[in-house]
Amino acid sequence: MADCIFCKIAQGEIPSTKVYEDDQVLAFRDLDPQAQEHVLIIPKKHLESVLALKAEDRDLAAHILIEVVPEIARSLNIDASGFRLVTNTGADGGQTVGHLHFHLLGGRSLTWPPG
Ligand code: D5M
Repeated sequence: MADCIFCKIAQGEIPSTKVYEDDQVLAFRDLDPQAQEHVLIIPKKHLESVLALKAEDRDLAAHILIEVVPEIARSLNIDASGFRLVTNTGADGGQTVGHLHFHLLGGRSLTWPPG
């Protein structure tokens, strides 16, 4: 999508610090990290939010959860200590970038509930 910052990152038009990439998914470090490890995992395909996922995206969603998240957690060495995976959705969810992304946060003891 033309004006989407995460599409531009996925296409390499805006630089990012990559931690994972395959043909469907990119993960890069958040510009404003909220924990020692703070990575954004995005589908390269433009989807507005988790609500835009359709049945045709089933394999993509499963790939992110089953392969990508554990692989990144292991590569950051936070699989044993634990981490948080969250996708902010819409205004009340605090979503500021309209391209589906999963925050993976770890490297410190996170509190709950969020603000
Ligand atoms: O999270 C959007 C997140 O995206 C927020 O934590 C900042 C991050 N962000 C915004 N622009 C960039 C770039 N260019 N690189 C890396 N990270 C970025 P949300 O859940 O929508 O509030």
